[in-house]
Parts: sequence; C-alpha cells; structure tokens
Amino acid sequence: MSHDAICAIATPAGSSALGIIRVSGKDLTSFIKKVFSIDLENRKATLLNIKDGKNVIDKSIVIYYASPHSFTGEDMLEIICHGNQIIMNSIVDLLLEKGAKNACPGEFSQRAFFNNKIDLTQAEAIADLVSASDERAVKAAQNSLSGKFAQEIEDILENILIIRSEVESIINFPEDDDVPMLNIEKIKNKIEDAYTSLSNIINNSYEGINLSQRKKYAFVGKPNSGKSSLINCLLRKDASIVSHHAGTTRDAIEYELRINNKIVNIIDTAGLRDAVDDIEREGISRAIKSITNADRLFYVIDDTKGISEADKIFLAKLQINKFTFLFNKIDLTEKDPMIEKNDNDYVYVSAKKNLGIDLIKQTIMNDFLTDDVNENIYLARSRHVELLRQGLEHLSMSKDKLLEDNFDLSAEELRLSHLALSSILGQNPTEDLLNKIFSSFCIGK
Ligand SMILES: Nc1nc2c(ncn2[C@@H]2O[C@H](COP(=O)(O)OP(=O)(O)OP(=O)(O)O)[C@@H](O)[C@H]2O)c(=O)[nH]1
Ligand SMILES: [Mg+2]
Repeated sequence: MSHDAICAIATPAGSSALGIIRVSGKDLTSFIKKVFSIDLENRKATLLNIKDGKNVIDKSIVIYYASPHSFTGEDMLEIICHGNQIIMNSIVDLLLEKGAKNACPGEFSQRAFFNNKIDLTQAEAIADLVSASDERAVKAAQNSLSGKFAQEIEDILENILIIRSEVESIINFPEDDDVPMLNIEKIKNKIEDAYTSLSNIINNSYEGINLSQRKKYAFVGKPNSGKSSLINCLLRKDASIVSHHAGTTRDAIEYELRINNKIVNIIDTAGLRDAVDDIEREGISRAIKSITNADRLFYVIDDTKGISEADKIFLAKLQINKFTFLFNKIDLTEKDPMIEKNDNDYVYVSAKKNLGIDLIKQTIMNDFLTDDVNENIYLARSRHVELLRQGLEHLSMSKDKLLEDNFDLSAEELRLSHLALSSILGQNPTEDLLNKIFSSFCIGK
C-alpha cells in the first residue's frame, strides 16, 4: 500500500454551487505548505485564494484533518471550491503538480480499511449508500455502515470461539474418564443459539439484497398502442421517439424515473407483433427479455381497439407475477381517467391529453407500500450471504459431529464457520477480493 498523497474530485461531474476535492496522505504538512504557502490548523475551515503561481484559481474553503482523526486515518484535506469543472480540474492539476497522484476508484475507502477505520462491510456499505435508490435502501445501507451488521457478526464470532474452546476441552479430557453428558448438552444448546442468531441475520440480509436492486417497470404491448408516449409523459420530456408508424421503438430502452424520493427504472420496448425485419425481431426478443426481469409489467392497450386475441395469447404465454393493463387513448373513447380493480388492475389513461399519468405513478408507489418495513435490515451483498450460509452450514455440521461424539471434527467445523464469518468483515482478505470490491467504487470515495 502506498502512503503517497492522493487527490480526487468527490462531487459529481457537471456544474453545481460547490465542488469538493479530497486529498489524503500520510503526512501532508509539507504538501500543504507547497500548495497553499501557509500552514493550516487542524479541523479549522480556512478561506483562502488557491493560486497557481500568481494566477488565482478560486477562493475556496480548505479544511485539514490531521491523522488519525480523518476518514482514511491519514492526514486529509477537503477543498470546497465553486462547483465549476474547469476550476476543479485546475485545482486538481495544481495538486498533481505539487506531488499528489490521482486517486484510483475507492482508494480513499481502501485506505480507511487498511488503517482500521472501517471493516469491509462498512466499506461496501459506503458504495451501497451512495447508489441507494429509495429510503429503505438508504436505511439498510446506513445500518451496515454504522457497524450494526458487523457487530452482530462479531458477537456470533465471539460465541463460536467460546464454544470451540469448550469442545477442545472435551478433546483434552482424560481418556479414561467419560465426558459428562451435561457438558455436551450445554455445548449443543450454545451451537443452536448461534445457529438461530445467524439464521436471523441471513433472513434480514436476503431482504437487503432485494432492496439494493432498483425496481423495474416494463411497458409492453402492440405497436402504436402508445408505450413511448406514456413514458414521455412520465418523464415529462421527449425521451422516446413517438410516431404513428407501427414499430417505431426498435430496442428495449431503460430510463430512470423519480417519483417522490424513489428512483425506479422504466423500460420502453418494441411493439409486439410478427416482426417485419431482423432488427424488429431482435427488438421484440429484447422486449420479452426485459419483461422477465421486470418487477411489474404495464401492458398498454389502445382503448379504441380493446384487448385482442393476440394480447391474450401473448400474456398467457408469459409467466408474469405482476401486471397492470393501461388502456391508452381515452381521449378518443371519451372515458375518464381511473383505476378499475380487477384480477389485474385496469388503468385508463391518455398520453395525448396527459390524463391518468398520476394513476400510473400511484401504481408504482403502491409496490413500495407492500414491501415490509423491518428496521434491522442490512444491505448485504451476495458475497455476504454466501459466507453467512457457509458459516451456518458449518455450525450445523459441528452440532452433528458433537452428537456423534466426534469432537475433533466438531471443533474443525467450528473453525471453518469462524473462518467464513470473519471473511465477511475482511479479516484475512485476499488481494483479489479487495481489488474486486474497491475497483467498483467511484473515484473520490
Ligand atoms: N389520440 C391519441 N393518440 C395517442 C395517444 N398516445 C399515443 N398516441 C399516438 O399513437 C401513435 C403511436 O404512439 P407511440 O407512443 O409511438 O406508440 P408505441 O406503442 O411506442 O409504438 P411502437 O414503438 O411502434 O411499438 C402516435 O401517433 C401517437 O401520437 C393518446 O393518448 N391519444
Ligand atoms: Mg414506441
């Protein structure tokens, strides 16, 4: 690991009121002097002109966090400047000129991990928190980041160590004495308790995994039913091309839709019919693929035509859990926008007159209401769940071996369970694993 100064813009690309540039390094005192020509006081915001020679790049606030009381545990600087890309790039150029290096993705978090400021689950939670798409996902990532997830695992690890020492004391018991049954019964109960605690964490983690994925809504239906038009109404812009030619949309195109403080993905698809050419055929096959990945299907029907046999055949062929019919073009059939409750809800809308668009949003929001709210969920990753399951499996084997009086193997299973669970926290990590985790981060994190 390098202790050189690294720097990166920590705020998103584009213009904004403020931009933040971060620097981290083992000892930044001489670097600070070189860049700003003054010393900075620890944890004090200092307003100063950042200069490249005589040229003032920007008037910025600079905060110095002396090691070890910083995010990375090293000396750190936060430069809060105007959020203009040219200014921010000029400041970064200046920092590079004075000896800093461009930070790699996740390098700040990686240094925090190596300096024992955070464990691996917390490092992962930082990335998850930044990309969380609704408040439950945010809460779950915060739970992981606060160390609650890690603490629960630590508690189980401690218990496993105690149980293991008890099993080992049986192994060392004088051979000619019988092991008291009472001891074995007690150990068995302890393994069962650890098993239950671990199962609870796994259940909450599964929920977390679902949360980390954004909900997807696919708009499907015959050509010209108005799928692209409805999506444009939802996005309030001309994102998808609309035309009276059947077969306008040729690909499955995904857009991001914000409703209140939730973000979902909506997918425009090619109209379903017997394709007239290869491109359309590919578009339709992509439409079908996106249907299978979607959390809900909006099946768009031209209300002047109603549900056709072809629609019924198509829907019968698909195995979709949740779908809603959108009857579009009610401006032509002179109906009012409304939701009709059926086995599958019927929602009456008009893209042309912008009628009933809120009802589509309401349908999407309802999917969030039905999600159970559990305060103890963690935004676990599949890596965690895999290791939690291994830990559980070894605990169960250890109990079986204990009851067969095979104490050596029982202790070995406890060791393996401990190993799996401690890997979640990044104790004894491999370089590959660390690279995989940190390289998926944004630069500046
Ligand atoms: N009267 C009326 N016309 C509409 C409405 N919504 C869409 N249209 C028209 O229907 C035609 C098809 O609309 P699109 O949004 O392109 O339909 P699509 O389902 O995306 O079609 P493909 O991409 O070809 O599958 C266009 O001429 C639209 O202007 C509506 O609510 N009322
Ligand atoms: Mg279209």
